[in-house]
Amino acid sequence: MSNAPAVVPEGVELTDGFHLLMDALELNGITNIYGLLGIPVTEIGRMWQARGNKFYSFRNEQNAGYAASVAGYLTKKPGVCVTVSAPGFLNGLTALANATTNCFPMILISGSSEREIVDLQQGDYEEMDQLNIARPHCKASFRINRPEDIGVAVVRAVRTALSGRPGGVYLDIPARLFSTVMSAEEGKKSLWAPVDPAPAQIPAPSAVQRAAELIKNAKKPLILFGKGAAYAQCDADILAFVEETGIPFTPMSMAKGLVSDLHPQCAAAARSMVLQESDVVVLVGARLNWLLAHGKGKTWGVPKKFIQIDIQANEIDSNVQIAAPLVGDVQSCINALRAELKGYKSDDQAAWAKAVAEKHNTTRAKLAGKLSTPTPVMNYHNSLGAIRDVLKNYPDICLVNEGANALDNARMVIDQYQPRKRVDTGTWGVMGIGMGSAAAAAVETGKPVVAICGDSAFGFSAMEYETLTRYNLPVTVIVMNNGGIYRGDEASPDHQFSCMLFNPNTRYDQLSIALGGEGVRVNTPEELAKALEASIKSGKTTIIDAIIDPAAGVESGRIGNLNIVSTIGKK
Ligand code: FYN
Ligand code: ADP
Ligand code: MG
Repeated sequence: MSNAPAVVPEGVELTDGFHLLMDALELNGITNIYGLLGIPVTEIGRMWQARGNKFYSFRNEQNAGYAASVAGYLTKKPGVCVTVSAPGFLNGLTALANATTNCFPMILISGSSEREIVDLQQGDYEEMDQLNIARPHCKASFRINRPEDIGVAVVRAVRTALSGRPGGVYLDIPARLFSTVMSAEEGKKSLWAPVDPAPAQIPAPSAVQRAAELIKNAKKPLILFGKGAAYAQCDADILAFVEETGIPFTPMSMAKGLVSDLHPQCAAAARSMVLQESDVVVLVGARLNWLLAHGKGKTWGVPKKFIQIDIQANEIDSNVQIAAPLVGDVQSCINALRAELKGYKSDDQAAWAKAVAEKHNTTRAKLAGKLSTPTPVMNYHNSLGAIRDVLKNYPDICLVNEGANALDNARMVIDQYQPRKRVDTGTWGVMGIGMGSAAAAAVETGKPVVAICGDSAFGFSAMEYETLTRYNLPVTVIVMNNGGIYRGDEASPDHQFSCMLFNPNTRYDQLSIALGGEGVRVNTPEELAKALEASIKSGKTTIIDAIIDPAAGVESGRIGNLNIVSTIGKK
């Protein structure tokens, strides 16, 4: 089959790869692109903007990719990231792999070297076999060689990113294709949009009956929501399922707010109790991975029967036996279960739900005391307590959260009231997702965003703060400045600075001003609350540099158990 461009007769109206790609993306409902331009893709940004679409230009492709993936998670349309070849592609690939791991729909489009040079390794400008390097890290990796194939490639990328378990797709475009011409009429015929790219996947009635029986016979059932349930955007059905069954629920971090943290059936503050004592656990879009101790060991206490709702069939039994698999999309599975359980309520379970609620409320009350206890230097509790008291008046603000202590304490302290209003380090625990996630949340929701970042985590993408100010995004970044990774009080060995410390004179508030934003340093919960309220009201991009006691944190936050320490030479 020839790759040579078709010969177009004189006088025929022409189109080219640039225009066909933009036409195809628009036909698929894409209006925002996140990226970083340069050879060979620079023109696409200018042409995309000339059409009245938005191109959000970042300082590094990694955060452009994080932004695209979070846009996909929040909108259920694939987020699109455009990068240059080789190093730009590689920077974007981290975000594509993270999107695939988190089940966020995203398409990474990178320019690439010409096949005839790459395949003979003849040393092209930014030569790299990007197609094959991407393949293991995403759902699919496609290369487009002819202009007439751009339409089908974009449709395949959109359908692959959205259908089944959402994830990342790579589209490789060798540079010359962008300027390759073909008949405009033929080009138009080569474009279409997919019909129903993320079709409902209905569970088998036998599977629904099996799961319903388990729930009916349970004494201590628990519902556990994961970000797959949040992504499904079937919030009313989820709430109805919770309230019709009366079963306590606990959310994974990005499922917080799917049902309000203030709901009487919320068991988030009784987590250890419900994981250990429950006898039937309904997993809804949540994997039994490391975040759930792989469904094994002391975290899970008494023997469990798991019901698992998941769109990915081979997720079932990934770690432990699943007694009642429900393979399908969350909405179809939840509603099928609701129909099967119609009118079901159990007195036994009511006693369990009451005990859980007591534990949850007692633990919350205990924590409340710590949140308002003053200390000479702010700690995580009283700083986050001040933030919580402000944010409870702004339930539709999207919270972005990264760090170790800044992450784990904020996850516990900051309540979420609405679905998809918390974006964090996700399944991989990635540092540096903050600025890209905040950009996407502000752009895609049009609402103010608050990003609570550890000072280490913020440092991974700090230059992207200029991206936020450039687009005047209403983002308040609260840097939890404890002067180091985990803590800021580690003793430095002779003649060198500790590998865990930062410059104690770092001024994140002044960095904000240098990058075009507003900046304020705060030392007390009262100052923090005042600065946060003012920033939200101003709508201006702001950094609040919150001084936290260097001794306040613990190594790796709540996952210190994952640390490896040498026993050699230890007394
Ligand atoms: C929860 N809890 C609360 C509340 N919410 N107490 C009071 N009030 C409220 N609102 C309690 C909860 O019952 C737990 O206590 C405890 O607080 C912690 O709750 P959490 O965070 O839900 O549970 P836990 O055990 O930390 O969950 C394990 C985990 C989590 C692995 C899912 O730690 C996690 O998501 N970690 C992500 C780590 C990460 O990715 N870090 C980034 C890289 S850091 P008990 O019930 O008493 O247990 C690099 O170093
Ligand atoms: P969490 O970390 O919050 O527990 P995970 O990312 O581990 O969530 O799990 C999300 C799960 O949800 C994945 O296994 C994915 O296949 C599944 N999923 C994503 N979207 C849907 C959907 N619409 N319906 C059913 N399952 C879904
Ligand atoms: Mg720190």
